[in-house]
Amino acid sequence: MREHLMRAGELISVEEAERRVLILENPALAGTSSITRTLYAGLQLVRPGEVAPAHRHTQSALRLILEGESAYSTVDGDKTPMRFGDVVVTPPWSWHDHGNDGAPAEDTIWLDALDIPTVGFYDASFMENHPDRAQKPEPDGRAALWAAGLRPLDRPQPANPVTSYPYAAALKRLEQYAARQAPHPVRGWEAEYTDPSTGGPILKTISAFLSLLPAGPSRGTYRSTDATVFVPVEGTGATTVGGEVFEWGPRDVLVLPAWVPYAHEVDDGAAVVFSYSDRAAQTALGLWREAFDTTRHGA
Ligand code: GTQ
Repeated sequence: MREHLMRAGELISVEEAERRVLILENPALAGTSSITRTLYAGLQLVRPGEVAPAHRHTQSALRLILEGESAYSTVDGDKTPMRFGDVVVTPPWSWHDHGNDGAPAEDTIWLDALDIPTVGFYDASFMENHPDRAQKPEPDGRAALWAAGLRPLDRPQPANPVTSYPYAAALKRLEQYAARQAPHPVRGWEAEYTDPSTGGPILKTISAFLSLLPAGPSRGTYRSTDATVFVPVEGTGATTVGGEVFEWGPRDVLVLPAWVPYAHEVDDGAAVVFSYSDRAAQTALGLWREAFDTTRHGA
C-alpha cells in the first residue's frame, strides 16, 4: 500500500484532495468505502510543509501514526504531535487540521479510523469548513481542567477530552501489566483506550485496543460480533481465520470478520497490536458478544 500512497503523493496535492488518503475498502463490501460494515479505514499522507485544511464533521476519527515523527494535528485548538504508535482522537464536530513541520523528505503516514458508514446509516452526516486553512493553536482550557481531574460542565454532549494517547507510555505500562498477569489465551494482554470522562470506550462508536501477544500459538480460538481492524505495530506472526493463514508484520492492516473464529501464531519475541472495532456501539445497544473455544476448530 505504501508504494501506491507515495505515488498519490506525486500525483495529487493536498489542496486538490482536502485529505490525501487511500481508502482501504474491504473487497467483500465493494463500492462502500468501508473496511467493515460500520467502519472506515484509510492511509493518509502529509508531506513536509503541507496542511490538510481545518474542517469538522459529525463523524468521529482515530489516527494511528505509522511513519514519520514530524506531523501534528490541531484538534479544537489543541496542537498535538503525531509520532509512531501514538493514537490521536478527533471527537464528533471538533475542528481539525493536520500538518507536517518536517524537513524535506520527512513524509508522515497514519491510519485514519472513522465511523463514516455508521453515521451514514443514521443519516446524520454534517460537515463544515473552517474559515482559516489552519487553526491557531489555542487550547480552550478544557484539557488543563481535565489534567487537574476536573470535568467542565459546558457541553450538552461531552466528548473525549484527551487528544493524544502517546505510544511510549502506553507500551511501557502494558509491559508492566504483562509482567504480572496471565494473558488471554488468544488476545494476549490487552488494554482498552478509554475516554476518562466516561471510563468507557475512546469514542461512542469506536473501541480501540493495544495488545501484547506472546510468542507462540494461541491456546484456542476467539470470535466476537465486532469485526475488527487489526494493525500490528511491532513483531511478526500469522493469523488463521476462515481456514486461511495471513502472515503479518508491522504496519500491515488486517480485518477479522464478525463471528469467525481466529487464532494467532506469533514469531519469537512478543508482538504489539493496535486494533479497533464497533464494540463501543454494539455494547451500548446490548448486542456485543464473544466466544472462546479451546478446540481450535474452524481457525
Ligand atoms: O483527516 O479529517 O481519511 O475527514 C477521511 C475523512 C480523514 C480527516 C479521512 C476525513 C479525514
